[in-house]
Amino acid sequence: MNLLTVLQGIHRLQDLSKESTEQSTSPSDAGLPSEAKSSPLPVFNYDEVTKHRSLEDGIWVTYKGGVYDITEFVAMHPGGNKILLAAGGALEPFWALYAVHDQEYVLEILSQYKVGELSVEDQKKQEDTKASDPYASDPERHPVLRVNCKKPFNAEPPSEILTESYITPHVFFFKRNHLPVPQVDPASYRLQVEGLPGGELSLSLEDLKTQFPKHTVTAAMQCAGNRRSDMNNIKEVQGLNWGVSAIGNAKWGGTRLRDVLLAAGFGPEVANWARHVHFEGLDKDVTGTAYGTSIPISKAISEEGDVLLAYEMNGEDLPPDHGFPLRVVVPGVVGARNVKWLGRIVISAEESASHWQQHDYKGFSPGTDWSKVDPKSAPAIQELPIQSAITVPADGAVIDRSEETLTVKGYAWSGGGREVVRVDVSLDGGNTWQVAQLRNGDEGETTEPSPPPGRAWAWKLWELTAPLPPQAEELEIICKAVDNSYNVQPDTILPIWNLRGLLNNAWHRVKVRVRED
Ligand SMILES: Nc1nc2c(c(=O)[nH]1)N[C@H]1C(S)=C(S)[C@@H](COP(=O)(O)O)O[C@H]1N2
Ligand SMILES: [Mo]
Repeated sequence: MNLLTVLQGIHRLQDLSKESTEQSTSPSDAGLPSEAKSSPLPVFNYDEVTKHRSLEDGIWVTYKGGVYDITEFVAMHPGGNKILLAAGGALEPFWALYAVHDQEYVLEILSQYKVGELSVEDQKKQEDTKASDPYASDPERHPVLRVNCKKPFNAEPPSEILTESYITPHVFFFKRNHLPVPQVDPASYRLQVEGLPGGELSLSLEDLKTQFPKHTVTAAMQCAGNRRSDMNNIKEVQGLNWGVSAIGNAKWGGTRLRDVLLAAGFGPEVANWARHVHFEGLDKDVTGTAYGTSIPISKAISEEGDVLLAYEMNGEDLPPDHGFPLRVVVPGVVGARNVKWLGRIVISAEESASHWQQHDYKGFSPGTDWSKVDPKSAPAIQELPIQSAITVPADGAVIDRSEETLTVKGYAWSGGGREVVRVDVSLDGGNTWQVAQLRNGDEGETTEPSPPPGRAWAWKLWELTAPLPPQAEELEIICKAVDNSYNVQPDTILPIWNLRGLLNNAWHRVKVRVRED
C-alpha cells in the first residue's frame, strides 16, 4: 500500500462527500457511514492536527474540512510510509498529484477513520494574531515542506515528491523569501514602469490582462543556493541549507515584458543607452528597502527571451508566496532575478544598485575567503549552469536484494535556454554508466512539443531502471547531465566550492544499502 493507493481512495471520497453534502444539513455528515451521522464529531484546531505526525502520536490528516486518524491504516500497511509526508496536514495537494488515478476500495477503508472536523476558523485560515509580527499575515504552508527558515519563510519539498509530476504544484514549489510576504490588494495594485521617454507608465492588473496578449511559458526556476547542503558538508558555507529541491517547474501565464516595454516607449534611441532592467518588489525590510535586482536589457527585450510579467502559475492566480499579484519570470536565469510582488520596473544604463545584485548572488574562487572577498570582482549570476539531481532513491535508502532491479529518478535542467540532451547514471560510483530516459511531460501523457532551439526553459525528468549490481552491499548512485552546448557537470564539489555555497552543480551522488534476504 503506498501513497498513491491511499490517494486513489481519497479521490473517490471527495466525489462521495460532494454528493452527500448536497443532501445533508450538516457538513460533518460528508462521506460518513450512516451510523456515525447521528453523533456529531468533535471539532479540532489545525494546531491539534499538526501534533499528530508519527505512529507514536498518531497520524492525522485533514481532507475537505474533515479530520482523519489514519494511524492504524498506516501501521497495517507497510510501505504506506509515503503517506507520512502528509501527516499533520492537508491531503488535497497530494491528491491533486495523483488525481488521474482511480480506485475504490481504499475509500471504504479511509472513511472509517474520520475522527472530527476542522474548526471553522482554521478552515478559513488564521487572521493576524500578533499584529506586531511582520510575518503574522504570511500564508499557510503545507507541513510536508522542509523548512530551512521560518521567518522569512524558506522551504523545499522532499525530493521524492518533487519529481512525481512534471509541473510542480504550487504547494510543493520551493519558497524562497527574504522578507515577509506583502499583502497586495489586486484592485488598487499598480505596476510602475520608469526610465522611458514617455514618462512614467502606471498599469493596473486589469490593464496588464486586457491591453496585452496573454503568453504562457513552461519554465523551471532554481535558486542559486540549490544543493548548498552538499557544499556545506565539504566545507562550511554561509546560507540556507537547501537540499536538491530548491527548484521547480511551472506553467507561467502573463504579459510579455517586451510588450510592456515597447508600449512604454522603448525604441532605437533607448536601445542606444539602456543596458539593464531593474525590478523592485513590494516586500520591504524595516528600513523600507525593497527586494530588487536587474537583468540585461537584451534578455528583457528579445522576442526569444520569453521574459514574463506573470499573473498566473499553473493556470491559477499567482499564490501569495510566489508573488501575487505579479512577478517577473526570467526563463533560464537564476531564481533571484525572478522578482515577486513586482512594484516597479526601471530601464537604466546601470545594473540595480541593490544588495542582491551587487553583494550577493555572485560566484567566487574556492580560494576566496571572507577576508579576501571583493563583490565587485565578480559578475552577478544570471544564466545558470547545467544541473541534475537524483530524487529517488533517497540518500541512505535500503533496498532489498530480492527487488532485482532498481529505479532511479531525477530532474535535469540547464540555464540560458540550453536543452538537456542526455543524463548519465552510474550505480557503481562512476565506473560504469547508463543513459537515462528523458521526458518532458507526465508519465503516460502526451509530452510537450520540443522547445525551439535556445528556448528550452523547462526541466526534464529522467528515469533509469536497471538490474541491481550483483554482490554490492552499498551502491553509490551518481547522475550527471549534458546540455546541447555539451556543457557537463563537474565531478566533485571541492573545485567549485565558494564561501556562499552557490552554484553547486557537481555530479549528484546518493548512497543506498542493499539488504540480503
Ligand atoms: N520580491 C522578492 N522577489 C524574490 C525574492 C524575494 O525575497 N522577494 N526571492 C528571490 C529568490 S532568491 C528566488 S530563488 C525566487 C524564489 O521564487 P519562489 O519563492 O517562487 O520559488 O524568488 C526571487 N524573487
Ligand atoms: Mo534564490
